[in-house]
Amino acid sequence: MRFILANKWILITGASSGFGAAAARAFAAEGAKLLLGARRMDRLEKVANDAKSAGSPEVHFHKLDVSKTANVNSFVNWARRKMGGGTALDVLINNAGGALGLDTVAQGKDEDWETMLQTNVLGVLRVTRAALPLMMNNPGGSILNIGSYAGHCAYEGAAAYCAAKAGELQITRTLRLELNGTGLRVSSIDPGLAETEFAFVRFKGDAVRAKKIYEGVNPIQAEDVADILVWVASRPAHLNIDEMLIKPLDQASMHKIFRRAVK
Ligand code: NDP
Ligand code: 8X3
Repeated sequence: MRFILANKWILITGASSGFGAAAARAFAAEGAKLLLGARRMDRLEKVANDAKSAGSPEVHFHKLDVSKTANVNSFVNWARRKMGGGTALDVLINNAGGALGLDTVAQGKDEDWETMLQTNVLGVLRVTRAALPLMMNNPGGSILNIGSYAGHCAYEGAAAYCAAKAGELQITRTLRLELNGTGLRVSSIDPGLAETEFAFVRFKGDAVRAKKIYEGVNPIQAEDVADILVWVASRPAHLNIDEMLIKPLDQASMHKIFRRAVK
């Protein structure tokens, strides 16, 4: 039987844009209650309003920086209070992250490497450690970690990002072993080229360069990933979707992307 998401509590990191914001709307449409975190409060507020309109009975949002342990812990304490002091968290979506720069290792910048590892790797560990006590008595619950095709396949200029997402995949696999027998499910959802703010952030606000990444391609949309997250979390409780690699049809491999002529 489908795992029913209505009135379940869902915590989403990086909910202010892209996959996280779309996931908030998609879980809201299932009638789930939402706890949303990210650094940009104005954006979170808008996502929260959209989620309420989409049908969520309860939506809360709070500032979260996954690169800081103290901030993560206080965010999760806030989440516990919003759930009435209980431990009813059913779905944790570790989505906050991204890439910075496209420099070769020879040209790489410490601050970019450090941010990528802080958010995509240590952020997942920190948030999961803090949230697990809220999930342990909720069989059928899910931890959904957003990985990437980059965790499976290297490409030039992405050493730290590929390493970070390969790290996320191994964290997911480790958690599945550690949580075996608890009833909790653990998945890595690994998209390829997707049109969000990802490239704009990677290229540090260079919108022209960011747009070129998607030129002539039909990329994944944030809503596609959100649909898949809902599908994975709502599988019958005895099933675990371990890993899902999702690519646009146009992206046959990291280095073979079909691009239509742009007029
Ligand atoms: P976006 O840039 O649109 O979203 C990234 C989200 O992460 C934002 O909500 C941002 O919020 C949040 N975030 C970043 N750093 C932190 C932080 N330190 N603390 C809390 N939140 C943070 O990109 P996507 O939606 O595409 O990215 C979501 C995830 O998907 C990332 O992990 C990314 O690596 C991954 N991914 C993306 C792909 C793509 O091609 N788009 C493909 C495969 C995976 P704020 O800035 O407000 O804090
Ligand atoms: C983002 C996907 O292929 O641009 O995680 O690295 S890719």
